[in-house]
Amino acid sequence: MRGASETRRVRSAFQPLLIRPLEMKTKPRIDVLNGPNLNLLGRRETDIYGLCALSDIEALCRDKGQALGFEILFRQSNHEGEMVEAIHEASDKASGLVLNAAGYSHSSVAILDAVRAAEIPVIEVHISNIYGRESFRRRSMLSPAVSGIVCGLGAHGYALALDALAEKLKARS
Ligand code: CA2
Repeated sequence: MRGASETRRVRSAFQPLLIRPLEMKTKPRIDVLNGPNLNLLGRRETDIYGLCALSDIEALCRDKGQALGFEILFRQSNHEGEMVEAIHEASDKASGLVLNAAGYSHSSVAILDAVRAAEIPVIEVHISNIYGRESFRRRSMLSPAVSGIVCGLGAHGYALALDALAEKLKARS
């Protein structure tokens, strides 16, 4: 018969084996947030934004996320306040954010403030090359506050942004 203290010793010696497999299952969450009018992708202005629909970009992000071991939360909103709230949520619950704020990139102090307050790396993505377009698109309000920028590489830019986050998170751990 084992005494109570011996049973406790045996149990605590085996505890790490019981806990570790559960810890390994949790994937880091990466949020991918898309701004106004990106729901129209693939239907109009295909000469600028290409033929990919937003659902194709979502599938691309999910595939890339799976390969990198991320859980992907993919969102689109046409509303500035909703985007601010989604950035707050990402800062609380995710390990990184891929952000295409679309037209708000060039105008929104509120989204800039939310990105500044975020305690996670944020990669800004633009499908088109904003530096080769109208002068008002050549300046992003958000760029000074983000960790990195990908632009002009079409939908592939989202995959590159996820790669960049994977490298950043690896370097942190
Ligand atoms: O190149 C990008 O990803 C942009 O963020 C896209 C924004 C634009 O305002 C930025 O300057 C650059 C526009 C997204 C609107 O997408 C549409 C797609 C099809 C039809 C109309 C708009």
